[in-house]
Amino acid sequence: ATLLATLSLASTSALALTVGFSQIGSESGWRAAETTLTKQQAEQRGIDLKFADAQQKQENQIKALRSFIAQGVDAILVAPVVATGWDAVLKEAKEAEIPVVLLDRMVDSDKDLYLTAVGSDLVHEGKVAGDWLVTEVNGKPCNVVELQGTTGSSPAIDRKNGFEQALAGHDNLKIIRSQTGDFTRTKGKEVMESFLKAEDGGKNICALYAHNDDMAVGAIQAIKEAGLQPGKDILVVSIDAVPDIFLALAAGEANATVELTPNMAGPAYDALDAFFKDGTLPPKFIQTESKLYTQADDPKKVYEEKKGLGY
Ligand code: GYE
Repeated sequence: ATLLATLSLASTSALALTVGFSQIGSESGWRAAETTLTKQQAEQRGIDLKFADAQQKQENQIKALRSFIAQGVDAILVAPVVATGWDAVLKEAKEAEIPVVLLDRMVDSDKDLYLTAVGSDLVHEGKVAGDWLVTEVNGKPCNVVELQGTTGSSPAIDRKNGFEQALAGHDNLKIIRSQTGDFTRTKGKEVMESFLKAEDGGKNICALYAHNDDMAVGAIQAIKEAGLQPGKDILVVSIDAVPDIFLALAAGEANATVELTPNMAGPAYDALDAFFKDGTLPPKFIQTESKLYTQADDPKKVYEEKKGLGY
């Protein structure tokens, strides 16, 4: 629908927006929760949500965006699997006067090619994780292995940078191995198994930094199968704060996680409402909170609170 037509519609009736959502897939518990909450809130707000699952492939996301444009949706939500390669399709959306909102990951394209982006400060998350480890090892030598997120995604790039910023100047901490586990439990376990084999059965590893909890949960399994105690022989710090990491924290098998809210859709829908109601332009970045949780934060209680929230 053209912007003007929608604006005139909006002035006469409640906003009945049609929104296309290109979701990456369901590689992690966090991603599944984001999908649940995006659908639930569309329902509650009377938004007609067209959902497309890209199965982790950028070309499927680009196809979905082109289909939404052809359908003439009022707005597009997209969680961009990687940061590059979006200019052409975002230009097509702009020409069609369809505002695009990015969820939880960023793109390298010009900011004028999207209305706003809702997400956390991904560099800060990595720094919070690194700062926790620096404090925890307290000057002792510590070889770290790193499970990176999806190659080329903004969280993988930024969470690595933030963690390295935290370790700068602390030569007792060294990242000895770093590889992508693609944000999944399966791959996280596989890659951790290879790290353990390569590092004397894990005797040479003091800590694991995983870019998300799902890879950490897979790695915890691998550490146990190697006869070591995760959370003690190998410290475990990760990001997302999904329910299952709180079970690991409660069992002493993980040590810290940095929370990422799966509710990116709420701020996105609010921005779209204001935009269609009276043309209000949101800031280009709507930042969500990042909070550190450790074993000291009553993980059992947090698990009970979180497990119903769409995960
Ligand atoms: O941390 C992970 C998901 O894009 C920041 O994607 C998000 C990440 C999140 O696979 O669980």
